[in-house]
Amino acid sequence: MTVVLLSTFLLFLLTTSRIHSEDLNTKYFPENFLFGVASSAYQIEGAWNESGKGESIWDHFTHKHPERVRDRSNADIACDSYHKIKEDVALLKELGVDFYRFSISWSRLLPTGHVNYINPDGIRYYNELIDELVANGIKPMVTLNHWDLPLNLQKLGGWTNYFLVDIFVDFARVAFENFGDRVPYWITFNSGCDVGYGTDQPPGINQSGIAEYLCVHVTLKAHARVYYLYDKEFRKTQKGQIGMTIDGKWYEPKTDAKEDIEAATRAREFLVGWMMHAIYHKDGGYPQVVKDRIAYRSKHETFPISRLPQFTPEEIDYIKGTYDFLGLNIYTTNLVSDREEDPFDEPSYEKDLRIEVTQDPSWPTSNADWLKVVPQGARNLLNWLKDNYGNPPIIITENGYADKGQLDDTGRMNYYQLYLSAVLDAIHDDKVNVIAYTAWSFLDNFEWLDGYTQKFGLHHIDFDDPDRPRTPKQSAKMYKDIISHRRLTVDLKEEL
Ligand code: GBH
Repeated sequence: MTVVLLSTFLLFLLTTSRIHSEDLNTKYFPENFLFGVASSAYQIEGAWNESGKGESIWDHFTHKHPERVRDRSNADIACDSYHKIKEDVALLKELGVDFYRFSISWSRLLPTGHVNYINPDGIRYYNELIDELVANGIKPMVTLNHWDLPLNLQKLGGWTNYFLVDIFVDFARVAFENFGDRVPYWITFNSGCDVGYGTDQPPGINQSGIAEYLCVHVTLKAHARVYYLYDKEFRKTQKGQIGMTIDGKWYEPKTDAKEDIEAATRAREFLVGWMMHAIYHKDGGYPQVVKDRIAYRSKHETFPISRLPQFTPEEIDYIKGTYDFLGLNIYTTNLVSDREEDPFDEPSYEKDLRIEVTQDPSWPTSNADWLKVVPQGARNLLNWLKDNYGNPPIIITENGYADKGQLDDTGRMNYYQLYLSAVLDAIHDDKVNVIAYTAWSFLDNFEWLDGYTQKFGLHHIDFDDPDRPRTPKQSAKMYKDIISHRRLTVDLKEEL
């Protein structure tokens, strides 16, 4: 009895010490606002070559170049989510999320990338996952391609090959036909042309100034084609929505100098507008400053035409407006200053962009160097999107914080509180049309070139245990609380 009383009292103390009501954002998330968590196929599924799955570019790369991954790891097993549908969905149910964002492994569904052979086990696996989600009242939000292109298609040039548009449409049709009756949200791409085609991160094309532009060009066309496929053949019966996910950062001028302000505008247009403009802007096509800069440098580099491919007026019209919502990944903010024009010696995305990027040393950091905690940046970005793209419905498709994986993850709790508070202000004070929020990530997982050294999960996984046991972190409990109350519940700022 005494023990019970004492622990109740202690619990009371613990809870009250965390609440600083004067700081807490007391606004509510709108009634129809949706909360979810996200993952991606290669990062969690494992079973990389089981039951007929084909090889993806990430399977190939991690096996061939283990030294390129920070801890020499790969995602052959990862979270083993392939074998843990029931367990994972039970955790999602416990969190109380409205939806679960995951991606389809293209090479699990179509081992060669092509539709002449559909892997029955791929159909089975995603059917079981989707059925289990639906049975538990969780809406599936499905990304068609989150970086893990079938290796076969990369051998054809990947997203620099225009024929991939047709091949992607075929793949999307298989997904819509088999799963679309239960999927209310589709995301065509999680964008990634800049790293994959401009650097040596897989697929490692590493032809900066050329390959990223081809990749985005083909991706935009592929996105639009799949949008129309859905719109014309599936929307009426399946009643879902479809959009693209853009990798968004906020770019803040480092000083008030005119050059730095212009450099920050250039950064936004090059790094966010480049992917967005064609689909989400009323004029379509590429942003003017992007066209101008690339044309200017191309000319001086003695290219006969700009390295940026051109859309025909018909293509601009075709791609424009192909969305029901904007998917936005937002993690952090960069400071931008102007930089001298580089010599016209070689094509380069960096040189086209002509900026210096830094971060403020006073910004709280995370376990990932690039990821600083700047909630105001997220609010600024949301406002910029609203002002420049006609206030489209925005689904924040990723937002999260890296640490070392401890269960008492105060840093992550703080990050979510601050960013969600910024989102609330953007919704209520700035009237930005944010309709849903997704925490990255559902589970600690394979973080690409960082392997298992960065942990973003709401759930801890013991990667040394073959059973991959999952344990909810403190942040999972907090997120559950926020979801059920539809508002922030605890302010942690002063604790840190
Ligand atoms: C997300 O991209 C991905 O969509 C997701 O799959 C991933 O798990 C998550 O990031 C966390 O990493 O050292 O400066 O070169 C977010 C955008 C782009 C952020 C590449 C990290 C490399 C950092 N990412 N960037 S840097």
